Amino acid sequence: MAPDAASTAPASEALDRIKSIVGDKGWSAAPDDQAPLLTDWRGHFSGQCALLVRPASTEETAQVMTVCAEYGIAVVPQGGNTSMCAAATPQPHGHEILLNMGRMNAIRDVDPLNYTVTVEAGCILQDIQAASAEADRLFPLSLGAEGSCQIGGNLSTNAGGVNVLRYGNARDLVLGLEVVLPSGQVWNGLRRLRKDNTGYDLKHLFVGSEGTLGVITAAVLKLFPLPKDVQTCFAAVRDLDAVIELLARAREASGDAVSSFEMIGRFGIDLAIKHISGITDPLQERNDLYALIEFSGARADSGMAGNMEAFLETAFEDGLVLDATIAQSDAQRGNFWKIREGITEAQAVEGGSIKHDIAVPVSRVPDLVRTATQAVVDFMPGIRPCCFGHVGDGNLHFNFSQPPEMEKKAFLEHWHDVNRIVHDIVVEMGGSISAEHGIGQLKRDELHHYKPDLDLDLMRRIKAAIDPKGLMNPGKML
Ligand code: FAD
Ligand code: 2HG
Ligand code: ZN
Repeated sequence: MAPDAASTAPASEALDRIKSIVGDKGWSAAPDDQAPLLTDWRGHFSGQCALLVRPASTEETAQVMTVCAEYGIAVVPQGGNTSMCAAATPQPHGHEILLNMGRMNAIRDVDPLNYTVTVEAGCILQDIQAASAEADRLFPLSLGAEGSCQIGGNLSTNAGGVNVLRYGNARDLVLGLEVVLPSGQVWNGLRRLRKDNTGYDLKHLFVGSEGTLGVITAAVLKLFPLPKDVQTCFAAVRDLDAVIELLARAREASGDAVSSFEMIGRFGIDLAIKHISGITDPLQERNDLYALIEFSGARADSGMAGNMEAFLETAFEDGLVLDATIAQSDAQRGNFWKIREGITEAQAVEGGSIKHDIAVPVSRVPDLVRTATQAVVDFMPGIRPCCFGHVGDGNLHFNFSQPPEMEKKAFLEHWHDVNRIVHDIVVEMGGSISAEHGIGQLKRDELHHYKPDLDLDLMRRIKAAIDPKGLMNPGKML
């Protein structure tokens, strides 16, 4: 085990040195500045920090890390603080530096011929998408938090989102990284190459490492042609088996151009309509299960409208789809996506929720949903399943809202029991207990329960090799 770097408060002379490295705009000890950054997005974890530090450059980050290494000060890297598992929330003792990357937000270069964009870690995801679109290119990573999450956070969590089945997750979208190591050294892996077989691919150690190995300061990301023909439909689907059959058919019918395939249960739609303003129900009749499906082609004449109509017509004739509507305008498409992406916020307003971000092989999804729903409802009658998500990747947000009459606190006391019921079934089916959100603080014990000993041992050895003093994000993941 790495030593606990955060067991004592940092020396004041170390903090003074850090302040002078980053200058007046680069640090704050004011409670008002720090408060929003010390609690996780879901509001379940809170911490304290010895100092909030906001470096403006790689050089400043490296100097700060050098001081931290010298004095043995622990560091919590932070992006947009939208983690679903409290991965960027410091611990309560207040001995850590909170290293918020938001000031490092330059887009260094867009190269449309190389199909790459080079960005600093603090760039907001939506700004990268916009800068790429201006160059007629697509940066396909897309998720509900894209207006506030940062690319450094996306890479550190290996984020997924709604376009993974076509373009891959964050790991698949990165060509190069620049990382400040716990020693203060800068590892320059900022390559723009699609081929490079010169030994271990070091960048992939940092992707998905949740700030436990170093601070990502910049990245080279892959771009794609900006789609010119996007067709989006909202379909009521007969049942879970029909969803999976539809997914397979959609790939064929579109010429493998499905860019999103999301599943939404009726309860999620009801919550979004109830709690988020400006949403309308796309279909007149109520049904239990829906799919939000998008086909996209790079050329304006890709023929996606015809593909989607033919796909829905056959699915309707075969009884897989009960009703469907294809978006006729950006506003209509926006409404479909607002429902889908509003569920997280709506579920938070509705009261306590116990979440599972799970993945199983796509063909096992119906079995998983039926078995695990029954097991949880048997455990707690009245609990409200809120199942939705990236079914195209076999990744569901298999969530539960509290029974309406129950106290939120009493409901959340069953968090661990409900997690165990679901995760046991998921693991039994060869699945993952964290498909895209990561581990952080929330799922650390679950990781240790389910991950084989040898996997954990290898992870610890990598950690010890890169961060021997245990300075990076202690208490998270490992
Ligand atoms: P933070 O929350 O600030 O940090 C996350 C982790 O990354 C922490 O461990 C932190 O230490 C580390 N970190 C941050 N920046 C750096 C850096 N520069 N160097 C090293 N480590 C760093 N996630 C998905 O995968 N798919 C979704 O569809 C999705 N939808 C969401 C919808 C909503 C409404 C919300 C609130 C969240 C959603 N998330 C989703 C979760 C979250 O947005 C992602 O995990 C995101 O990638 C986190 O980015 P962030 O910048 O907010 O990182
Ligand atoms: C999404 O896909 C996010 O909307 C959040 O990953 C999921 O609220 C959730 O559990
Ligand atoms: Zn998701």
